Amino acid sequence: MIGYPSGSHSGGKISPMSFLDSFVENVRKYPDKVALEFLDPPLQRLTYAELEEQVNRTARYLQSRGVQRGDRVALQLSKCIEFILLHLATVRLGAISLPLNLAYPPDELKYFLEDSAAKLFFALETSKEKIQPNLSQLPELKECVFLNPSSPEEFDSLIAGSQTPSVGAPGYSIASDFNDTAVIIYTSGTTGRPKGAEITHGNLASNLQSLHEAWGWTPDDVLLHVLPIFHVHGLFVALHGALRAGATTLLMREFDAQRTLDFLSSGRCTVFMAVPTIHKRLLDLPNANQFDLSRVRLITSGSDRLPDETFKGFQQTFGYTLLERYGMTETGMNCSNPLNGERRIGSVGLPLPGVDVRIVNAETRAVLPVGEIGEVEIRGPNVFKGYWRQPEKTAESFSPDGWFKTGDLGYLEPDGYVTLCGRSKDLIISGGLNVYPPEVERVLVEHAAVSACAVIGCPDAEWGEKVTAVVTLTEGASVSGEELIRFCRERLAPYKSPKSIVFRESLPRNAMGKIQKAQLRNEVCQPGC
Ligand code: MLC
Repeated sequence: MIGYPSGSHSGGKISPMSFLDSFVENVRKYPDKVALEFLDPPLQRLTYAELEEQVNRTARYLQSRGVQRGDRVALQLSKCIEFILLHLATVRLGAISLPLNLAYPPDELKYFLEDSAAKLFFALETSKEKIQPNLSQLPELKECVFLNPSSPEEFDSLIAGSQTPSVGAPGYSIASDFNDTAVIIYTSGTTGRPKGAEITHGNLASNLQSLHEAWGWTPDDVLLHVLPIFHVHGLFVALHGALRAGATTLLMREFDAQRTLDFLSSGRCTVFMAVPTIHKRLLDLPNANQFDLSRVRLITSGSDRLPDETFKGFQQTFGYTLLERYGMTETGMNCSNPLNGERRIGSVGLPLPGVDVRIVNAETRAVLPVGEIGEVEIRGPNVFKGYWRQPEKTAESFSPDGWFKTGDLGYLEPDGYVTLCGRSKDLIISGGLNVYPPEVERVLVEHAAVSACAVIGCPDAEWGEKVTAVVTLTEGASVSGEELIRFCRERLAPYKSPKSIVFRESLPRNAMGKIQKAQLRNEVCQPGC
């Protein structure tokens, strides 16, 4: 199979060490080393030993609230130590961590809690008024705890009563099977409502091992972490990656371009990971070329296609060739350009150790030869277990011989590099976040003035793609674009809400009545933007 030289679990046969076991090993090896350091208030710094103790204490607290193996513990928190402790403790208990984007408004949140049948829910004190009315309608939710990350002592006292056993003590960790679900992350689909992707302990472990090998993680690494931690990129690839390596993570609570460049040029950071929108914002700073990033050994880009201008801009401005990689929630990371070797512009690189990639004809599902464009399919220990309580949707997303259908279009180059060139699914990626048009369309047609609509992604210099709604109005109705955007923002996360509304007399449809989105994109999107 094409890919990196075989790793220690090539073919997925030899199991790597579980993520938690590798973390505990690092606690033993580097107890006094800084594991996490928050760069903005409240300033917090935890060594590996301290983090371990706090995770244990949090696990005891969760046990005292009745959390058992397999229970879902939902987290809708800002980027804070409480989030990390609750996430790691949940996984340690063999329960299932359910990170939720803070941008989800109450209606969306209610759906996630209901669908996952979460038992415990941790949210921000500041969201209490907004979300509490919905919570009483969730019979399976036993408790909701509101936290205030700006006062860390409140969480300390919440978990204080819980005893802390030392490493290796009985009851210290509940052994989980590699096939047990560790985390559920919701992803939207082309049809229906978002689905919970079940990511197992085995998925986490194998993907971390692949990335550890491919990116040469070492305990001496210092990661600058600016991404949100409720998605695969910030949580698994960045945070877990550093903990797996015994490295130090410096966490910025919210991305700030100027401060990011200050830290990257400080000489302290060795690794940085971001999405193209973030890389572009760094390049757009007027003083960008005054920063020396030569001490940063690895800068990766993922979650969205890296525009050639950003790739080249990074080379010109910082003298650094970005390493683009390719992944998704259901599979973790699939491909990466090499650490040593050619980082090819426009390509997502080679399949990672243990990951198999093939290209098939999207209609016939026949495997295609090198150079031909088709749908990318993935197989390996990184591929998720399935969608939570959705066996049919799970079955539909795999080929009969067990490969995951990504919905991405691409081709293999003769030397094994994978190049992506579009999507067969109707997906928009905005600033590294996935937006599925049907979710937005469903909301828009609820507005009395809207008779029909089509949501498309228009190329955009800042966001990669800009969510754009093309709308026809009910006869005699009138409504402004601003009103429709406001209507969406009350019901959807801001990043999913259209940034622009285009009114039309009618929408182009084919003989079957299906809206011709490709035609709309040509007509509506501004060329060259
Ligand atoms: C914020 N906004 C967005 C947006 N992020 N709109 C569209 N797309 C987005 N991604 C909204 C805000 O709510 C705000 O609206 C307005 O746009 C401008 O906000 P901002 O302050 O400029 O944005 P900011 O908060 O700085 O966020 C931009 C960003 C952020 C790029 C830093 O979007 C981000 O962290 N993206 C990374 C997402 C990520 O981690 N994806 C990984 C998924 S995992 P208003 O009107 O309220 O002001 C995955 C798998 C893999 O895909 O392979 O990695």
